[in-house]
Amino acid sequence: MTTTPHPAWLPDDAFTAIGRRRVVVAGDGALAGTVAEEVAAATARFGGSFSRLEVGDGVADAELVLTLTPPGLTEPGPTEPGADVDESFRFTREGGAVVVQAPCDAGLLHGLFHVVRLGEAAFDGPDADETHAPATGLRMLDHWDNVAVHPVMGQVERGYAGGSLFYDDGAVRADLSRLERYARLLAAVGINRVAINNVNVHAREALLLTDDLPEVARVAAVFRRWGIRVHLAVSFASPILLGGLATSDPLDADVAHWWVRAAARVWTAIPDFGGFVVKADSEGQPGPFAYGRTHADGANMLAAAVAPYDGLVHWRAFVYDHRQDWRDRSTDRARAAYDHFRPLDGAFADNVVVQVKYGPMDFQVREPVSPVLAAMPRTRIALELQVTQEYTGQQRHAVYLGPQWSEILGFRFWAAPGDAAADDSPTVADLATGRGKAAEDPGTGAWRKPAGGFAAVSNTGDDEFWTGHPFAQANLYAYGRLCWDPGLDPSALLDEWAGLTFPGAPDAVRAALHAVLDRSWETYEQYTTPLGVGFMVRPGHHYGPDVDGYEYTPWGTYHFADRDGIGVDRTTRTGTGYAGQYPSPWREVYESVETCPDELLLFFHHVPYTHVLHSGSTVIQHVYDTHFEGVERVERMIEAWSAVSPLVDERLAERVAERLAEQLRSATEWRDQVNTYFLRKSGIPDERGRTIY
Ligand code: GCW
Repeated sequence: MTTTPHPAWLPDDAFTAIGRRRVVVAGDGALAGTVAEEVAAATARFGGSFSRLEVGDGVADAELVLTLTPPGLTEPGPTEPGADVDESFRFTREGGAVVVQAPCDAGLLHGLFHVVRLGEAAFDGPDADETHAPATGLRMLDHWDNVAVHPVMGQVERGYAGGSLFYDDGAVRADLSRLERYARLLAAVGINRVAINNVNVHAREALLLTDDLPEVARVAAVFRRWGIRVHLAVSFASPILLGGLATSDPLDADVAHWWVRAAARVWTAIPDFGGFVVKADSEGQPGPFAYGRTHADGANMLAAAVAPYDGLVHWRAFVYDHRQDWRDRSTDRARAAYDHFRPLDGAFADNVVVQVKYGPMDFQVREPVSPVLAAMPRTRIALELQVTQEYTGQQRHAVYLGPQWSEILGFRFWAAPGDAAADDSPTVADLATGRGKAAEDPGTGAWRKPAGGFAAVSNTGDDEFWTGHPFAQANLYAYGRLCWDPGLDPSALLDEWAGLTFPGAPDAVRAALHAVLDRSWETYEQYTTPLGVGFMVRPGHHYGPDVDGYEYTPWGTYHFADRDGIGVDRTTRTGTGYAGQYPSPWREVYESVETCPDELLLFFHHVPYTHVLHSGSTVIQHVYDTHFEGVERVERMIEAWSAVSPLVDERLAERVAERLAEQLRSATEWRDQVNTYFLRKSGIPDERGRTIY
């Protein structure tokens, strides 16, 4: 960590519009202090003026006022349990003067960054009066950071951006100055909770909960200045590992008592601590199954320990058999989360959030939306996304995930594809935020628990650009903004990000960023895994093609390609029955090979290579065409970027050029391996006679 980190979306110039004005900050509270420091620095840099006043003091000639709401004017609005801060703010503009008014200092901070994002546009334009509030109070980022370097997974599990921002050499970093910059970046996009260690909790990391508490408290103090609460991933076996007990059975009184005391110590050290994240009975992590208990037993025992402090338990639904026999066609990993969790609906305590990966498998470039999100109306559900690009190019490939997330957030379980009249049926975003119609379950009419919000795996590290690929910053940016408002347009978010990150850059730069990133998710899908089939990656590190890499392994991730066809039959009629986990109309849509959308065909059906898609192409020709087109698109991405790269910072340009070259190499390798594999399997040549090996 020697080089100065890149400013990302908060370069000094992003504060020009604020910095050259007469600005007043009024109100108490730690975050009002942070706002005042930001404004003082900006006005000192750009020649404006700054005063700190009491709420309600005369501010006649100010051009920007950031103030807490005068007492008696408004009451803080209702929020979910465990998300107890009103983060809303009101933005008014009258004759070019702007007032940001917030009931709590957290809203003041979000209001400040709103003005930063708008820049001069905040002060231009007609008079305005708008209220802004986040869609949910639970906007979390999970770090899979290990304290000690893990022999296989390294410092950051699935991290593609260097070392950890939190830990170095087996301990919390002594110098937290970079973490401070990081917290500021996260606050600016609206993240308000971070889990600071890997959900695979190894022996060294387990100690964060006990011996390392003073160190965790140092980290929490850094984030507190930015309105962000800290959570820890904990091992379900902590009572054994740390407490010397013989069991971690959730129904054992000593175990429950151990957790009560552990929680008391944590909240004594960190009064605004957020809660625990738990990966239990998953990929070798300990859990309640060892004692014949359910996940509700396990989660509720922890929930009781943290309830006195308004703490949360984020309990992950990523539970499946990773030691399955590939010969066994009756076990389907896609079914696992639903089969484990659906029967427990209604059994979880109010402060348990069940955290569900967006798809039933594992963060693939294309999966159907997990049916668990629709299946537990009496449970708080959080949607889990993956910002780190484990299966989407590992930050060596430019892949903007905003469009993928937007598609997931907008998915409607109870509406037929393309049914415009169903606009008021809840989206996944509604289910995760508890807004609108989602308060009632359309299937049963039952009352829904308060929402569980959003969580995602972070893509950051101590890399100079934070994210390895400088363009991967756009993913973190978009994730935060979509948590605040899931309806935002991903392409507009790219503009926002580009405007802040490349201030003053010619329009050509922005156009090139769009040319590279707008359709990059689809491009990645084209040159990697077709039609929803997934997992054709090299086992272990998950980078690069290996069509049969997982085919005969215990991980439950198969494509079943033979000489005649490919795909997994997940229908209820002849397959694993997974399609039946969806409510109507999607269970019927997916069940039928006629109506199943092309992009998920091989996820739900085993079909011959000659099967004709809705697009008119056969499956095999689609494989060839998309793989050739995907590589051509990467070539065009490189052309678009090369034309403008001399216009941006040299180091950044160099880094992007190096990554794009690797993307082209890798995409070509994908194309050639996948096309060759399927030509050899099927014996059907490419209609257009292109080179396949
Ligand atoms: O995507 C998979 C990763 C594992 C990860 C696991 C999980 C932290 O390959 O590295 O473990 O998911 O989400 O728990």
